[in-house]
Amino acid sequence: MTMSGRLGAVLGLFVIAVGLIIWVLMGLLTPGTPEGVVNYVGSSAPGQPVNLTLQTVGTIGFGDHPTWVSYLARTPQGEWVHDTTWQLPADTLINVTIYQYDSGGPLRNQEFGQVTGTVGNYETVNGKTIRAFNSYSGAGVGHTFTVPALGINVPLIANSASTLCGFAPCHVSSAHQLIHFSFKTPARTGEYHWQCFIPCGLGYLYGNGGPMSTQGFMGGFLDVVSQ
Ligand SMILES: [Cu+2]
Repeated sequence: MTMSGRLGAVLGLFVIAVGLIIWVLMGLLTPGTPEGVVNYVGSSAPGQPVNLTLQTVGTIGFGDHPTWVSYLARTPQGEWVHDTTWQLPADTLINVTIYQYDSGGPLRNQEFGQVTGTVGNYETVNGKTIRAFNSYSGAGVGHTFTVPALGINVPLIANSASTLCGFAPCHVSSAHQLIHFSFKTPARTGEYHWQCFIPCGLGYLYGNGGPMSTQGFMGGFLDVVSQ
């Protein structure tokens, strides 16, 4: 092999090695990819309210991380899926129902006990209107549904039952808090990040790792599109 040939081979190997290192680093730095997108566009007539039905569970019970806490969504076809990116029509009223099966505790930041950004700035929990929740009362708060860019925050009041549903999807026959609220999607289309703001990733540094930092568990996107 000539000198320039050898140099070329060494350079080529070097470029491949650097490429591999970057690829591995990117893989480590990028959070898990969402398993899918649930499409709610077209589930109601244009301009009509859209129903978004969710559940929060203490242990999902299946998949790569069966012990993690998670949100699940019900598709317009009625199937529970482990997807936290939801495609919603812009400028539309979204009627949210959350079956909250998980336990909880006092909030570290009491600000997340306030309901903001929903229609009327309230939620109902088992039919009772709540505008702000004292998380030192009852069993505290399990999770929040928070969309920072839209100013939405809803504390999901904890389930105080001694026996919790273990494996998702949980059935309404298990003890739960029934939560309702509505919000309006913005007219401006785009990806709006939502997440739970309670460090509920048990066993991870300050509770903020694992399910808190992996798409598909305690966070996702509202994929707001024109109808
Ligand atoms: Cu959470």
